[in-house]
Amino acid sequence: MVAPTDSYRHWTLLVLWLRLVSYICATNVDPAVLDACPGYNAQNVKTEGGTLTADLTLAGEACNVFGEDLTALSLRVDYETKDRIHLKIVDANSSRYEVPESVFPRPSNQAVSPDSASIQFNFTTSPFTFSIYRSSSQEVLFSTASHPIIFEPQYLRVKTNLPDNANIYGFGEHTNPFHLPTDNMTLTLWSKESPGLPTGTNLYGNHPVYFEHRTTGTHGVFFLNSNGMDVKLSNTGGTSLEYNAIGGVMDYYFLAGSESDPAEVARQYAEVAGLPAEVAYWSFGFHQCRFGYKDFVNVAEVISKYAAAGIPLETMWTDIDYMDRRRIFTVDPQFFPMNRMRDVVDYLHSHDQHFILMTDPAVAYLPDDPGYLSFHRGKDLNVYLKADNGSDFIAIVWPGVTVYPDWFNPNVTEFWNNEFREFYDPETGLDIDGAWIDMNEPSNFCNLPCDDPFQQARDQGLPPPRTSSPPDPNAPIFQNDSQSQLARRDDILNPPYAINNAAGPLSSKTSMTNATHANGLQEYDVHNLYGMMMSIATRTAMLARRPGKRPLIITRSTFAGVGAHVGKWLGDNISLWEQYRFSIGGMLNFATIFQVPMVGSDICGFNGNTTETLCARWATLGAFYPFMRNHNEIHANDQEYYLWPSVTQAAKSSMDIRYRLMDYFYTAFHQAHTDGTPVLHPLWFKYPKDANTFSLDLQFFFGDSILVSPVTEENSTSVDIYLPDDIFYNFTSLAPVEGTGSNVSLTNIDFTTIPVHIKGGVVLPLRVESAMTTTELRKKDFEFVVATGQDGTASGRLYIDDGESIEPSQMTTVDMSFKEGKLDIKGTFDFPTGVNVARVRFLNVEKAPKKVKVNGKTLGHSRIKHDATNKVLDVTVDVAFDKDLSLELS
Ligand code: MIG
Repeated sequence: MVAPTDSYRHWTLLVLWLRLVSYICATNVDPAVLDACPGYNAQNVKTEGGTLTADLTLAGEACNVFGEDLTALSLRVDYETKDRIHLKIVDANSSRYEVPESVFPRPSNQAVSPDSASIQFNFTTSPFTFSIYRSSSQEVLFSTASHPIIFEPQYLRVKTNLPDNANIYGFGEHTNPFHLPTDNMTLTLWSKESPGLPTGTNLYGNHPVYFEHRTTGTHGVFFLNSNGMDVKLSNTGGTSLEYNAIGGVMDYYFLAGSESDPAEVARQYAEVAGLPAEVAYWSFGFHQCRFGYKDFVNVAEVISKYAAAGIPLETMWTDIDYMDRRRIFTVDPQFFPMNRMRDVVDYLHSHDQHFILMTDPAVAYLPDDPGYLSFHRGKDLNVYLKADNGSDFIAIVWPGVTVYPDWFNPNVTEFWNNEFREFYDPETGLDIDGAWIDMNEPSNFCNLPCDDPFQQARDQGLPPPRTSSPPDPNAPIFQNDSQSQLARRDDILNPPYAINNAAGPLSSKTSMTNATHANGLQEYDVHNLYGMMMSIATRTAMLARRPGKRPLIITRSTFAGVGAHVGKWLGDNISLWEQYRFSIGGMLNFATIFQVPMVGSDICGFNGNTTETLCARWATLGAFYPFMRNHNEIHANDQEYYLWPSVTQAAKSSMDIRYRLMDYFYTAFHQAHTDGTPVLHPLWFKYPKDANTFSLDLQFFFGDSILVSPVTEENSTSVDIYLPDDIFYNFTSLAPVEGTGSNVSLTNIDFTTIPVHIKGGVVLPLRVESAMTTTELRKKDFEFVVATGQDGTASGRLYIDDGESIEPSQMTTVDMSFKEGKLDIKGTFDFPTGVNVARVRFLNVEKAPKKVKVNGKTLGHSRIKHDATNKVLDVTVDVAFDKDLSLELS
């Protein structure tokens, strides 16, 4: 017997299946068909200074692959800086959707002369093709030759030739090797909830940017477009890269990068995407989280157990468990009563620890329940995203039937600020120190066609029963985005070109693409911005609560430029060795390419049960994630570090290194905030001529000079690592290790340790010892480690401020440099550190010097120790760290 609802389901399935087939066909259109399109002819070309404009007219019979070819386009090219060319092609006859300025402010155009530019734009007129080449070497970096551009209402194609097997990095969010395979690779950008982080599919965030590296230089290309897209890399008929976008305009920024320093292209991308927001010093401490803490007692217990185990716990987190029936801005009156949760938070704060809670975007839809004030306040302000028919768009998330805040709504700042102010009120609510925002793809549990969400929510048993300069904090956001006139679009539910969305149709498991925002924009265009906009709104709300203090906000869904507002965790990984390995590439994508330096993956793994050895190794690797958080899924076994002796030890010993390096990393983060220099570097960033490094994504630099080389295989205590031709130092013994540009086998690596090397050429600032909290850590003395490079010199930098102000009034900035036996530590000491320089260690010193002078005065012999085995000279200094200091060896 088949019940009517079942046959209906079967019918629906059949329809979906047929659609799927047509998707697959659409996606796999023969490249020859596209290359046979007529392209455009350029006419009326005008140049004036660094600006070129032209009219583009269809060059032959329309090919109409996924809609009618537009007949007339406008081209504009600007040499915006000496290292950046902006190229834009739009419909000449009507305006189309473009990423709103309020979400992605455009960089300013300095209008330079092409003569002074390090890259050049070149073109042919019939058909119109263009290329970008390096001025100095004439090397072509991007070229559309023989691949006509295609511009249809819902399909845009730009395709460039690349060098064979080009070294391409970026295009997120994905779980693929960091060094992207160029053979038959499709990278799809469409925000999607992605449990298990499958490889080869679209994930939560969208970053249409790549860096290409050659031994002759590194450059970057950013496609400013928020529509769904497939980026295809192929080796067929020569290596190529093809953009297939289903809306928006062709808006490209070409970044010259540099011929010698790969970090330069990262800094140039930061000029476009925005400099990353600084986070508070405490944010780099250890975070403990899980989905499934039962009640406030359980939360308190975990805090106590960390203390008892002597493992530093900086911040305790609580997931959606705290909510009353999973409604945001509520606490469960029985399991997480407000007064007891306030006790927990007070306790944390009185111990210099911090507290963070989950806030989802979706608001429980409860028109008939006057008790759920958040819903009604949003309703009164009319801030919810609207369905096609103008009513509130209904979705299903944790609390059951829900509505989504519309971040384009002019009232949404008032709504979100107010909810944050009330619920997170330090006097009456939960005094959070940071915010965690999730499900902001936005995620929707309703299966298409979602025509009875109420029934589906019941069927799913929801909610489940228990078991640069800051803006004005009150500034309204997203008010000025005028409604784009939406050009001809036949089908925004199932566009003719179907991107390779792993969820199937575009609207599957998210908002419908025909849902509309207050300013008239449709989800079709702005879907990929939802998480970005929630991030901006949440930052605004957090700043309104604590003006002037850097908030820590961690989001799941992202868009290009999100790092200027928040940090990111890599989402729902699995407790598997493979995923432990993938986390490094995932993190490098965000920290190195996308300008989102505050990034980390769930340590010990989220879904599934971890093992003792995996958790131990992961604790040591996680100590070098910028954002270090242990997090777990509700059905998985507990995995707090203190549960196993080996994991406890692994966490302690690796955190000991991290905490002593905290000021070094804080300085790197400050640098990132100042000029976009990444806080993590793949090996090729430091050895750009060494082709052996190009595909390495299991080792990385934490800051400029700390090489992290984890053991990567299950049950193994050894690892083959690559050491470039350079001098390194073992972080533990400080003994020099000569790199020769080859693999080195490290053996007997205990499960509680991780191989860490110092790259020669640096003066590292370290705290002499670690501490249980970052507040305590900041009271520890400094030491400097002088690790000379192949040329015998070393240098470094240290930045210190109050650790939390957006615009600190006092800053200490110190430059350390070592040359010809003399270490100079010079700077401005406006921020009082209140601590001493306890000692200086000089590495790779064969023999003890006869004399050591500190600020010109010879030190007594008792203050000088030399370890001949490891070649370390240890000088006890003990002077206040509040003025310049010099040490001379003779
Ligand atoms: O549907 O809040 O990625 O970190 O623990 C799952 C519960 C919802 C997904 C997040 C995960 C979090 C979980 N959330």
